[in-house]
Amino acid sequence: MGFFARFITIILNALLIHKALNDEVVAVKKHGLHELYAKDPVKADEQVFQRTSNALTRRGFIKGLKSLSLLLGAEVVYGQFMPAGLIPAAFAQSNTPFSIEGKDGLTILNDRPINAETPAHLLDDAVTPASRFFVRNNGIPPQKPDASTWTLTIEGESAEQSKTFTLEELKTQFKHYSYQLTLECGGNGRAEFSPAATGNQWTTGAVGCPKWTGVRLKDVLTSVGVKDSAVYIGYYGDDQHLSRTPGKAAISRGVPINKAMEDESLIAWAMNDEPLPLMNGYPLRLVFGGWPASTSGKWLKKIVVRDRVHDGAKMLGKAYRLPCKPVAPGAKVADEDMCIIEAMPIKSLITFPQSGTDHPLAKKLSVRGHAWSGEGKVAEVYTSIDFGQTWQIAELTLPVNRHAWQQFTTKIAFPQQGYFEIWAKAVDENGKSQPMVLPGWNPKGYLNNACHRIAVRVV
Ligand SMILES: Nc1nc2c(c(=O)[nH]1)N[C@H]1C(S)=C(S)[C@@H](COP(=O)(O)O)O[C@H]1N2
Ligand SMILES: [Mo]
Repeated sequence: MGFFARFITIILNALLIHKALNDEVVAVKKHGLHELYAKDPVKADEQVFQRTSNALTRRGFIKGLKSLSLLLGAEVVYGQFMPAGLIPAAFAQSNTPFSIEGKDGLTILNDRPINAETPAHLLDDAVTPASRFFVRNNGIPPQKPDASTWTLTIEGESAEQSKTFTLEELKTQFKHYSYQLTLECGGNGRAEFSPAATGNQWTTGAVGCPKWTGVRLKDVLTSVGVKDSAVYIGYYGDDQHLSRTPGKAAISRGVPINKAMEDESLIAWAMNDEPLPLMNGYPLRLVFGGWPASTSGKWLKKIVVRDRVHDGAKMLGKAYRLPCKPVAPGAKVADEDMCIIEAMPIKSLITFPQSGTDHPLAKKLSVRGHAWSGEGKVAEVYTSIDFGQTWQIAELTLPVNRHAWQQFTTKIAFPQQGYFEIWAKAVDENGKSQPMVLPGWNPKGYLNNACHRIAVRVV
């Protein structure tokens, strides 16, 4: 067990001993620090770290920092800049190892249905290995689909005809394309929202960028014929609704026709030159890089070309939609004031070193990771070791193709021994950058693109 993990145990035990009958403590034990912080971050701060956020009680704050430093096992060097209510990065991520066939080191968030994310340090490769690509299921996945009899049907009000292809026909009748495409769940980062949003409590690992191979969706749609009336496509997969009600889709989403017709929008059968893993849609799925991954239908059986915005399961209400205008945290928002999420926002992830690393003061620390944006390129990535007071620019590669993530590297020198957080912030080519802590609250906790941060103890 690493030193940070040991301290979490110490904190939880201390809380349990002192306040055994307190509801909050039961909540910490059951749901962890995130939920406690989501309910009331300032109170949580006081309870967990005896850190007080009131600027007037400076003495209390300093005392709090001291106890926080004790818990962390090192001085919080830039502690005076640390926002109140912020869970130190050392405690913000938990690692529960879990095994799914073909997956390696993913953290389970839910087992009915199976949902699992990848710890940041296991996403270090420029091309995400299949074994480290996250799993997000809304329903019950099919069991061992038979690729040799698999078919895909194209139909709908705005299709010229209805046509069914076998997998073999798709592979032989259309040109093959490979692209590295970033898929990120719209709910990635949900765990940090306050008030808490229901749903899988993703931290940072519902994202990946493998190489996908398949045919262009536009080539297949064009061969069937698309009427001028087409505005949207919708997908249907072979998974079942959790209720197992026949004919009821677990999820049936889609994209506007313009996105469907992009060169990089694929009907894919391979991830990194191997058949798709079962949990990622074997034998066939859609891949729309840069858009919420919920649009990339798995176990793909049918595509409908619609003359209106697709109205399948999880297209309506609050699902994958945001308040059209910003709202106050916790506000009730009417369904008609919610807008569909389109391109994902600018974001970055530090994948090396692993959070919780000890690093010698005498040496510079090499830091690296990825940055991506749903539309356009990432222009710059910066890192900070003083809670965002100052930033240094990192080196950044160009994307291998549109919608592929980019790699950043930088070397960091530390001024003294102690506890540090490294924060990373990406800026896109339009000058939009990641918020330092949390972006706009929304009822379902989508699109948290706050700066990623890791903990380092300089020794
Ligand atoms: N048929 C089907 N497609 C689906 C889903 C699903 O539950 N069923 N989940 C969607 C969501 S919400 C996400 S984030 C991505 C996750 O893809 P992955 O499991 O391959 O990581 O698949 C999308 N496509
Ligand atoms: Mo998702």
